Amino acid sequence: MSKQHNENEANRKKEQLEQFTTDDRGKKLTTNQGLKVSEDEFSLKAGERGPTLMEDFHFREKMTHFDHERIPERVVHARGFAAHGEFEVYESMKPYTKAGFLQNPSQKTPVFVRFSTVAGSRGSGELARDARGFATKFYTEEGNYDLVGNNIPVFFIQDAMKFPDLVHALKPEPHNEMPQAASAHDTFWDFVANNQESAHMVMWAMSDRAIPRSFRMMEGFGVHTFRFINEEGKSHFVKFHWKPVLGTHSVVWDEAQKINGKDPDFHRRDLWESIENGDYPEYELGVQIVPEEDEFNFEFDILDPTKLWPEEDIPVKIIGKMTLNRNVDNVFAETEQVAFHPGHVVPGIDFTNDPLLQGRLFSYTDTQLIRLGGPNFHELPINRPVCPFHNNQRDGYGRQTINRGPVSYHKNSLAENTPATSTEKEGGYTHYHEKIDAHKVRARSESFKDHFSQATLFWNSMSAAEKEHIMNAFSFELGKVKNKSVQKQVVDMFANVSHELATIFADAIGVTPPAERKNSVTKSSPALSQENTVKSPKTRKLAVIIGQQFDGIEVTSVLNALTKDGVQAEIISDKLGTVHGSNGTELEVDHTFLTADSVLFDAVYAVGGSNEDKAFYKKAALFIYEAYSHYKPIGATAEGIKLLQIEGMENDPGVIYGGDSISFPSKFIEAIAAHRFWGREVV
Ligand code: HDE
Repeated sequence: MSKQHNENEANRKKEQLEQFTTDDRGKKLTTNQGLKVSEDEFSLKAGERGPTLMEDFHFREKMTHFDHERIPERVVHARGFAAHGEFEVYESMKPYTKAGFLQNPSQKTPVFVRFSTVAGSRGSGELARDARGFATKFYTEEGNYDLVGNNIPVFFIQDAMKFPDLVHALKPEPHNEMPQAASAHDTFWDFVANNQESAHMVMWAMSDRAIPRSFRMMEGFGVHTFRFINEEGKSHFVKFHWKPVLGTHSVVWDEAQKINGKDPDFHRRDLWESIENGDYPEYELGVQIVPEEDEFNFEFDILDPTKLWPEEDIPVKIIGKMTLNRNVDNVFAETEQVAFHPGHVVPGIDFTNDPLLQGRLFSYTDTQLIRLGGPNFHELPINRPVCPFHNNQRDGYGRQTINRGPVSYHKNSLAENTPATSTEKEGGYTHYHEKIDAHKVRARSESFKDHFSQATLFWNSMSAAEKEHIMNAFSFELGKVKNKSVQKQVVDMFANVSHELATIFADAIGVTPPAERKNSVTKSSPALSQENTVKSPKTRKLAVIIGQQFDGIEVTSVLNALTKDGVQAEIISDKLGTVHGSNGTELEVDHTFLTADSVLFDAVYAVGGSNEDKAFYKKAALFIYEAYSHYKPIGATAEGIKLLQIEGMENDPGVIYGGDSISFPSKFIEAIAAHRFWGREVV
């Protein structure tokens, strides 16, 4: 296949959307009926100071449209942001699946990805402690395939029946609608303590995974076990993973809370700006594959969505790459109106009996009916497949297709029995012929009853710093819980995961520590620790704290070296305008201490300036101290050392002092890539 052909394929969705895109710039203002408007500021009145007239159709149309501009937000995952991109497979997956988009390495499939938080409403801060949605729509030649995942590989509950209860407990409490976008309240923890299958996901939610640095730096997981089906009809169990090329990184909790105030759009801004700058976010698609005959060879049930498959036991095979390379034109039309559904599958991908997945297969279409106002949401431009679609469905709110002819039923003779069904060979979807012979029961399978082993596996896999963050998160969250009995129940529950963990947070919240409990799980999975992730300086945001009469030669050479490695420097001073270096170098100031904040950057380069007063030094020192207390890399050169507030700070890990200016840039880049330096004693 030629390169041109691939590009055409990748652009198919873009071209389709363009048919619906309109640019109002330079055009004449009209009503929705196309009537040219002569006056758009004043309503039609009986006299200049008189009442407005009913006759004013222009006013009524404009106001009515405005009055109806809002649609219900998603009941969960309301706050989200999305981008377009493309996916390509590295090698044919033919032995495992017949899915067309996974066959040919030279084929590109358009995708649309929406990232989200779960609990908060549409306007909430993005740095909530929460799971993140990671939903991908592949516009394949065989129809849309949606991989509707999260950045945490397991879920709170095992059966969809409990989802409304979970969400009621997690959302703001109904009597006073507080707290927004937070799990730190009584009803959530009451739910946890009384639904102990949540233990494993709660461990993830209390870990750094729940406060990602960026959508570009988090993993994605399909969570459920799905099936791959090949041409011969053979089934393999499969779990899906997205691995971010930049690695998996997080912020610290104090920082997250401050970012929510300083820039509640922090994550969407990061995604938007990266794409605008051409730093396209990339994720590799990985699969863990288990042959059908091995279904019962594990110490957990592979259908249980509170269990992950340790990567050391079942390796993740990397099979392709997704690149996000285009921002949306209109957030409402695309991001808000996109409708994902785990039931949007293509031949070669099938479901398992995971009771959480089975329930999701009902919920997603159901929710779109109320959210998008009727059964024609598949016709919204963002939701249309790029392949043809024909059936006998007709009419309903907002119908756009004009179906010709009298026949809208199957079977028929008047239209030669078309639209016609397809055989499996012709690409018709057939469900996997799984044999089922069972009693109808409302019950949890015995094999789903171990709630703690993998929660402990997760705990065992954490580094010392990660464990400390988890203990602090429990202490914070339960510190916000008012009900003593709930606090106690949670302490008792998590003593089953780790006695050490439960004892530490029990102490922090004034609850009697639990009695010593034996925990036989010693296994760990290094792949779960973010300490072992990819480290790269690329796209890291550097705050350059600089004043008048800085050392021009040094700063120019350091910034050149850093930007060559992909670091993005922004100049911060106490006034906008230009700062002047000693040798005539000039730099344009991007932000002042008022408009920028330490929490919005990954690292700080303390330069200072020989011509600055005490006020400048005070603001600069505070900025740097905050970065230091969030364990961020700090580089300081001769003049900049004066900005380091604490004595001996220059000897701390991740503080690079530029005494030796030759090796300074490379040491600083290495520190920026390292992300954070947990070894610092911070009070
Ligand atoms: Fe969802 N979920 N979910 N969910 N979910 C929705 O569908 C639901 C679950 C996920 O960016 C809703 O269109 C049930 C697991 C994402 O548009 C709703 C259950 C996972 C998104 C719904 C789950 C997810 C949603 C709300 C338990 C990870 C946002 C709006 C059985 C694998 C998609 C909507 C987007 C959205 C139901 C559990 C991921 C109500 C009943 C597990 C990423 O249909």
